[in-house]
Amino acid sequence: TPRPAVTAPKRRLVVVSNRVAVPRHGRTGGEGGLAVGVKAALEESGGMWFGWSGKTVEHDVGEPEAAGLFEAGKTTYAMVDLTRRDYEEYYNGFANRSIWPLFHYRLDLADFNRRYLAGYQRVNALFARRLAPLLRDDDLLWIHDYHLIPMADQLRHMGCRQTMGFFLHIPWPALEVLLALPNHRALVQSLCAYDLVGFQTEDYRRAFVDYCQRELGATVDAEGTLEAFGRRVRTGTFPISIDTQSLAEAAEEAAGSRQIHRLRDSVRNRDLIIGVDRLDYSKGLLVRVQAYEHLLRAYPANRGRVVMLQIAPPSRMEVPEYMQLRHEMEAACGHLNGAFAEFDWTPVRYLNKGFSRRMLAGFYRTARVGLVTPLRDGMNLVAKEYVASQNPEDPGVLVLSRFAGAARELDGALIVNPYDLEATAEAMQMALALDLEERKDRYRTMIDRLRSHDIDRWREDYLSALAA
Ligand code: ADQ
Repeated sequence: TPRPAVTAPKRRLVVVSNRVAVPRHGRTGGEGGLAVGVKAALEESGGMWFGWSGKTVEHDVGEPEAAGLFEAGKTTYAMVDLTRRDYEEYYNGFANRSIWPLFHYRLDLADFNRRYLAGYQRVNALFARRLAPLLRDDDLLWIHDYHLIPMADQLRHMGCRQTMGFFLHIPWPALEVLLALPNHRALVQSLCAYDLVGFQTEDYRRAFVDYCQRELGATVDAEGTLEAFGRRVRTGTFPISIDTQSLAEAAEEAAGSRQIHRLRDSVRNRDLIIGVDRLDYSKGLLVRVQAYEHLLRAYPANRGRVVMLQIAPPSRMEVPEYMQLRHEMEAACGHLNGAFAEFDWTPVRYLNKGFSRRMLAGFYRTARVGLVTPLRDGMNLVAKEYVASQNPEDPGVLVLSRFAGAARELDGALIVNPYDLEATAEAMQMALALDLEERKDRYRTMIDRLRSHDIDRWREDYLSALAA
């Protein structure tokens, strides 16, 4: 597809997300795709980033309290604090115990406590009240992710008529799954207050359209514009990506660093298999350890010859299901090492901490196999980062779950069904055995895609669609 001509939007861009990535003095890196992509857009044309400060206060500070503002470069950062109760009900509650599990097909883990929903609506209304006075008539609003679905609707009720776009970073579930959400209709109705709703993949966009047609009797035209609840809503697919060029450079640079030398020394002549994920049940960490165990049983020649490095920083530890997973992973890795380790070899190195972007890039480049096995994932940027970090002359192999949005783009990967442990182990075995020519071929098709579709392309595609 030809790259659309992009002129910097003349209108001011206002980005809204749960957290605001405030620039911190003397510190770069460690930021996700959203932060990188959004910051570049705001610096280009000037704009505002609005969201939660990350701070909780004990008591309601009471209205009218304005958002805290500060400027850096061409960007205004506007932030609100939440009360402890808001944080519990909106963030830990509805966002992370109702929507997140449901949208990742974990009905068994979803909790639809009505207090959570009330908190979600309350915080979205609070955000809208604090944002509305800061808006100008011709602003372009870009609202991100499942925490803030009702925000446009709240703003519209207050009379805001600006162009508003939404982007969903996580999957949109199939109709039958979404129907389990008690307020599914109201949630979708509030999405229809946007002018553009963007998804990571065509599958998710179609699932959304399918719901609107079958449940709401909405009509949809060939361009994906819906008519529902008396509004016209455009839909589109915008796969998020990474800063491919700068990551490739970081990886090359890191390869010469002292730490990466240490890693290589410690692995010696063995093959390194790497996994990097937030400690989240959607990421398929347990099935990954089980598939690795299967690899060691089914192909015993790998014993003493491969090492798995699993980096899994704790995440959402106030949500009980995440604490539970932490215990299960500790047990699974402990069991595996207990069963297979030798006095001079440990099969899995399991680390609960974060690393700088540069270090991660160096780790990825050192690993012969990148293992990305989510049971459901909107996109999965780790898969893209792994590919971008490879040495083009001696690239590693990506083993990727078909249930990650990234599988739609990264067709040079070995695509697996992570529920099928034996097939995943076979793919790992195949990845370890691929010859250089095939590794290069697979790498080339993927890196070409990541170079033409990087984070800038994602942002430009979305914003030009929104402004159109
Ligand atoms: P996440 O679920 O957080 O994002 P992912 O896309 O993999 O998942 O992004 C994680 C990011 O965190 C990556 O950039 C990765 O490098 C970084 N990271 C992970 N572990 C780290 C560690 N130990 N140290 C440092 N950094 C680490 C959600 C959706 C995804 C979607 C993204 C972006 O769930 O499907 O791809 O948003 O839209």
